[in-house]
Amino acid sequence: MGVVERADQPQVILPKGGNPDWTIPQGHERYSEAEHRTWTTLYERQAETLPSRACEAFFRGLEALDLHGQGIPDFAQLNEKLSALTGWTIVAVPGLVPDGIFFDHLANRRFPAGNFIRGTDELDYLKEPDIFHDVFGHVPMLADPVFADYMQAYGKGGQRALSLGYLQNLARLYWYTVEFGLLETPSGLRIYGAGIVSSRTESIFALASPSPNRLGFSLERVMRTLYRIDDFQQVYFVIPSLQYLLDVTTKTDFGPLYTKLSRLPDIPIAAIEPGDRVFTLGTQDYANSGGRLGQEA
Ligand code: HBI
Ligand code: FE
Repeated sequence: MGVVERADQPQVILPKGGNPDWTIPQGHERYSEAEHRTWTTLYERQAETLPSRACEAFFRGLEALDLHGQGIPDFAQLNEKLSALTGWTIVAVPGLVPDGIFFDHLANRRFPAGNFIRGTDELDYLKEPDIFHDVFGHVPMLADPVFADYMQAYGKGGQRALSLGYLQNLARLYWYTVEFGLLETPSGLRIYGAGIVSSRTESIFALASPSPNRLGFSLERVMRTLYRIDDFQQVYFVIPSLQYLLDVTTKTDFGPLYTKLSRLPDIPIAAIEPGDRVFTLGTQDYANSGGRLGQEA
């Protein structure tokens, strides 16, 4: 089976009359009772699952933003709090937006969030980011000043990667940090990646399963590593601190790094490379037995 990366995915089409930056009104008044209940269900499940799993910065953000379990948040209210904390705002979009548009938002401290919520038939698995993933998963970390700067730096880097033709490499950095990153703390590994914190099943799997590799983060290593968007990750990368992530991103000159990467092969998902710091050498049993689909068989 070929590996599908997000950079290969089709993106949604700009709705008629949509803004050139792809933003749309959130339409908070249009959510149904059932949609608000879906948020509350997802929220309550994560409120139960995340203690001792998610990192402190995530909980601080959740608290500071008063992101609650009483239905889908109104972006206007959320933005008052968020912009006062770190200067970030949330803008509503219809789904995945083109890369250049996405990076332009991030570079200007705007986070594009899908305004729709998943159906009750797909509470646990999603291919397209919905409002629960985007807001519950991403926004608490944007209330952290260091992570807030990292996301903006990523957006600026994305614009450059796009113009140089190295988007695939930079997209892997986003995937293995913003979406699926783990953090080393004195009390053990903690989750900061939005793809994990917004998923009950993956927040358990990412820390506890013997299947995936857990490896020390290295910028070059991560940018060479393939990823999958269709199931639990087969490798997670562990950063020593959010500050480290920001520093390595802002102090590296990505131009020469891309040139170097262009001469090196991609690294398969489950590989261990010389120089890897191995937190967990995974069995890969989950992936080898067919993953999500194999579990049901
Ligand atoms: N659009 N809404 C949205 N959310 C994303 O995370 C996103 C996107 N468009 C492109 C994109 N991500 C990728 O370029 C990044 O994952 C690198
Ligand atoms: Fe995301």
